[in-house]
Amino acid sequence: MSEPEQHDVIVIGAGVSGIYQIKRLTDLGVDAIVLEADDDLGGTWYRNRYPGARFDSESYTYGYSFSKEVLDEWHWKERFSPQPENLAYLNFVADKFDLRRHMRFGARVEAMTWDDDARLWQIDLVGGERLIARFVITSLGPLSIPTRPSYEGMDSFTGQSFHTYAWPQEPVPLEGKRVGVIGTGATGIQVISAIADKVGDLKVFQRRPNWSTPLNNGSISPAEMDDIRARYDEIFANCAASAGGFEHVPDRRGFWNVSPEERRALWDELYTQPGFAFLAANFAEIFFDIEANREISEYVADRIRGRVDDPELAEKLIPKDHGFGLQRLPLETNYFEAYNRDNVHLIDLSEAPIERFTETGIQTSDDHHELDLIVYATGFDAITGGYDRIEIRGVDGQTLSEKWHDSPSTYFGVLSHGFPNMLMVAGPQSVSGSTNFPRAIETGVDWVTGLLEHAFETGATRIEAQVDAEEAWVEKVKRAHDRLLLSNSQGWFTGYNSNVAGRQAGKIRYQAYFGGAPQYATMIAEAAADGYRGIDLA
Ligand code: NA7
Repeated sequence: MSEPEQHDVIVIGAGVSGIYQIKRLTDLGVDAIVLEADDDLGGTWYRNRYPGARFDSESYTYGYSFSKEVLDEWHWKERFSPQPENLAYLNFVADKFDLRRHMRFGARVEAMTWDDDARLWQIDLVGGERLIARFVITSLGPLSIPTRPSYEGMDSFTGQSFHTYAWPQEPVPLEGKRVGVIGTGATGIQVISAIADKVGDLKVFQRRPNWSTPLNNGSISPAEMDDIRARYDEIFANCAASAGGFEHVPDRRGFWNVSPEERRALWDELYTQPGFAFLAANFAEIFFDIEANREISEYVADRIRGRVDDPELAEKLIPKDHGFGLQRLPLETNYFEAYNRDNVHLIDLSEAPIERFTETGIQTSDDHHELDLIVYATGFDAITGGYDRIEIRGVDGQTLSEKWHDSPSTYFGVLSHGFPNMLMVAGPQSVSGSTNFPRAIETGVDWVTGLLEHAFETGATRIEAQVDAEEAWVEKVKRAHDRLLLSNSQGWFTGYNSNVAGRQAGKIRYQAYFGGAPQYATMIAEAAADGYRGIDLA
């Protein structure tokens, strides 16, 4: 047998994080490759090809900030850019820096085993190949493991069916088709809005409605793009200074310091603003103060009532089990208006649950729904799912899945004690899940790269989080989380997923740091300046 291929660093995943990570490593001249399970790069933007898939972040705050050339050359055509353009952008960046030659596609990692004597990771791919690396950087993506419900008879359905994450590359004929969409999270809301006027008949299988506010998308002209380019430094500085990593700044007047009329005037204005403005440029009290949250929820409920013609239907689209902004807020374009169409029907599963699938459709407790196509917009095993799918064995053979069974435990979301030399980018308990994703990615990749440089310079071959430092970080994550009203909500932020064992409602997993991007950036910078405090380097 030939010797396993060996590298100083192996990066797993060629999505937004992996692309930037390999760029930084190759710039340093480190011997590194990326292993990617898919056939090409792009991660989320390679996979999510469903109609309506697009950024909820302003495009120019989502793109990488690291290269002036890229910033100068790339023209974002829409304020919230759609999937095909986003994938083209990632390819543009990869090609510009000739990064593909460091990437291996179709390479799915199934196991990683730490050899503490040799201080090396053994990486086993599906198919049997083994590689060796001194350091592994995991950029697995927080939403890369799609999950589906399991109902009796699902396999007997003879029409087409797929998860939104696996929407086929070839065109899916929709005209005249009877389509069922299960799930009304951010994805369901995007896809429902996009296909409502393209399909014959659309049935939306809704178990719990979500709050949703207008995306207010628009095109970006060449002249506007020139203005954005001239402002890039300011844009990224604004994002770095904001808790969510966006340009939106919270209203600092204080919820209770202004009159209800003034609050309403602000909300009327924000409702017409693009992206997360309605959420992030609002009063901070809506996230902490139950009364403030009740008032904003009632405002958004009224907006929904004003957009849906049938009052009874409008009530079914208004969440009653959680307040506004306490789960990941989906942004929409004419979502509520879709229900005013004759060909769109809400199937309220809270009244009549799904009983089973049949050859021709879905049987609920009160009706049979004939369908040609079923779309699962049923979400992901979020944040830790990618880690659970690889058998990661650290010191003394412990698996990471065992360690994280109840909730992840990390130091800054980058390291986990017992798993030396495994560095996570956009990992659990970092700010990636809770803020504008790429902004946090760049912070994370830069920090991981600095840590590796430090190890190379000092000759350290083993990097491990200290137990105390990790415990202190987990405590910080919990504290930041528990002071928010969202702490008990049923969404992927808190680890809820009805289709994954042990992730049902009521069991909180501390998956993301909610203390804000600036605080996070400051803390990790200070630890680095202090000789990578909390980390054993040997
Ligand atoms: P989400 O936000 O986790 O939403 C999943 C949706 O699927 C949600 O409405 C679920 O309802 C629904 N679901 C799951 N299982 C079922 C069954 N069995 N029956 C009916 N409905 C079901 O995932 P998304 O893909 O929308 O969004 C994930 C992120 O991707 C998003 O935040 C963006 O950042 C990108 P439930 O709430 O469990 O009642």
